[in-house]
Amino acid sequence: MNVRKYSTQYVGRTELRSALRVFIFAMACHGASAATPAAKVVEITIDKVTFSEVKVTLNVGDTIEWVNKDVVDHTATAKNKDWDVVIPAGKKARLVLKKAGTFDYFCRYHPNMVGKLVIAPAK
Ligand SMILES: [Cu+2]
Repeated sequence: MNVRKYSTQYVGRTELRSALRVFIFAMACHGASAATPAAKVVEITIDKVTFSEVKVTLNVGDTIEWVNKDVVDHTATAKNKDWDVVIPAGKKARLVLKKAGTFDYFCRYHPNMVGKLVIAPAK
């Protein structure tokens, strides 16, 4: 890294500080992207007691965000009990996908309400 070149007496204090800030920001971004290369947030809408379909490829590391547009609470509960997310009425809730595979899920309050997540390995 070229941080050292900014630490000369020719560079003012303010300049040094902003250079450091840029450096720290760059490191933070780099760290985040290294852990989850193309992680994305995929929205699933809940409307009239129905989960919307997922139309993109899901990968491990992605986040699902359920958006509950109903006036009643719902859950997204994995059939295999891996996860159980409560999405209160009018609210959002998130789940980070940790495992590849096909996961059937349902709502504990409305067992007829079902969905499926097909998750590919991390990109
Ligand atoms: Cu429900």
